[in-house]
Amino acid sequence: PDNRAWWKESSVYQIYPASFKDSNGDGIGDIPGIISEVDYIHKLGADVVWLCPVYPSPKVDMGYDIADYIDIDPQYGTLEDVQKLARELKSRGMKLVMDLVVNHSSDQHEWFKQSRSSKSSPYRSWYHWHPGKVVDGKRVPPNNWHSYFGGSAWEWDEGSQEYYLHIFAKEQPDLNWEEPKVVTAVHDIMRFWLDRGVDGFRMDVINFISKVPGYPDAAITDPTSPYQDATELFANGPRLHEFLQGLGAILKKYDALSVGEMPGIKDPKEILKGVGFDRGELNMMFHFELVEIDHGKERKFSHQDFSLKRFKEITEKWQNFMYDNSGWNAIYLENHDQSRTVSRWCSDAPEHRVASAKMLAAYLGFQAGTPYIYQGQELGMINVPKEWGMSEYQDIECLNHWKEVSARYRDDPAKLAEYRREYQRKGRDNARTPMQWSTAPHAGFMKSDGAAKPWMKLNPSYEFINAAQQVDDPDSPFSFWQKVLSLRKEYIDLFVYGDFELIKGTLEDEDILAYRRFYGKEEATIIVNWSSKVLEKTKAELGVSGAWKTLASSNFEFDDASSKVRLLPWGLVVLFRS
Ligand code: TEU
Ligand code: CA
Repeated sequence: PDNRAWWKESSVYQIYPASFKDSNGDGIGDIPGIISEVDYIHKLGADVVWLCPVYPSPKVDMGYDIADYIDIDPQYGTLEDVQKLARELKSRGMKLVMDLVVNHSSDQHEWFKQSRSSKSSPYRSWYHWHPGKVVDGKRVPPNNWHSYFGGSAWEWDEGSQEYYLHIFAKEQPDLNWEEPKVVTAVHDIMRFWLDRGVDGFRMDVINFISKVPGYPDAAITDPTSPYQDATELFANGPRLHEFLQGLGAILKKYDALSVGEMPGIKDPKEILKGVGFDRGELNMMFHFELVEIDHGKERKFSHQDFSLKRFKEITEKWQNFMYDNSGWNAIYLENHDQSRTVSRWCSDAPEHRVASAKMLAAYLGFQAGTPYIYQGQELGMINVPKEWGMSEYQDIECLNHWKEVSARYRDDPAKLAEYRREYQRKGRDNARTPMQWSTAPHAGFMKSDGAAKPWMKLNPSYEFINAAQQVDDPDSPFSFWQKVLSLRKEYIDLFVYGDFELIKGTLEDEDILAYRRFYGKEEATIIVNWSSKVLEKTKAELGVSGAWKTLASSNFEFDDASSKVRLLPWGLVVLFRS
């Protein structure tokens, strides 16, 4: 009845290869570097490693622009290195998941080079080509779709005299899944890796692969721009589930893990079809509602206050919906596209940052779903310093945005300062600084004997946030995460397969988040103080009267005898009874 599966009982550690560990002193992390730290990940207690793209790529978007799907970028290593990594993980009972980026390729992929070579190329139909429209004697793109990385989603190709579609950068042309050869090619790529010991895939924007036919205009949501957000015209296209079932058939043969990254879908009923246990599509999905909670009117780089009440509602909605419909959640707060949550939603002040990191681990780690931990999250890494200038930022999303607004608001320094604050709060570069291993030069990320420097500037916080100091410190965020992951294993019925419910007496509270998990006679209550305040509550309000066993706690005073509990800043408690 539980539809049990290995990928439900696992937790996943995500690696951003360029920034994890450099083995050869060129300043760029690599696969041999990862192999040298497999024991670290094993010690944390993760079961699966998800490797962000390591394929040959011009890296306009840090590898999410792939020039060859069945090889490894020499910067990161070789095919042999990947197989060695898979073996090293396997020997510790762990698994390897790769990133599959097949909504688009790089414009340097052979397929696209062929496709753009002429209108009669056999590869022409592999991408979305269109002659455009003529308005007032002028040639314009076929529709008003914007690119997530700025400007129109259509780029004019001088050579072959047509536009091609790119939902992301112009160097990331969208593959045309209406061409059956594209679908076959993707299936071949999957088998290639599965046959080489890879255990599954994280699938980049996989819900974007089916576009509404005819490329209709998107509704105007930003009257100040000629280009509009068209997500609804491709986030859940007419052939999506048919395509996912094609992928699912292969995944099933290999008993592989699959997690779809699915932005832009707010209606769980629709998307549930993609992860329903018996539908033969994907195992689980990343939704975006939590990580977009602080996006403002102008999307990501405009301000919106964080609301814990809203955060709780979204959490509960996805927990219950998946539970009630045999779907499965991928639970995450951080990844290579999100900033560091300690800084973003809690407090990275010296007196609060450790408690904040543990509180976030307790919020996330005891929910139903498969938890994803992004490198450095287990240490409570924080955002880049507020003083950093624009020259330290490297991400195409942020830099393109800056180019656009610094022209548009040339005479409005206050507005520009506001955008700068938003980059420091939410920019993707916050997650991409090198991993902080120790207080050694370059934070132990790379050797220090050569002239090379890390490809991206280190966050100076490595002096006080680093793995070497945390691994053997029982009070560290690392040790707390270790505890969370081992409790998930110890109480597998309860924490993996149990039901979920927010505690009634706390629904309206903007400082406290509390939830119950229950399975048969077993029951756990997780309470966190999402604030820097000291709070006092009655046990009745929190639903924890009577005798409970404490499985984990921090900054929290619970005593069986009294009727009250004290929640110190960013405190947490995990209670159990049966
Ligand atoms: O991200 C998809 C995606 O929706 C991003 O545009 C995301 O919304 C953005 O980072 C939020 O500001 C995936 C990858 O994770 C990302 O790294 C890639 O840049 C993108 O696809 C294109 O492949
Ligand atoms: Ca290297």
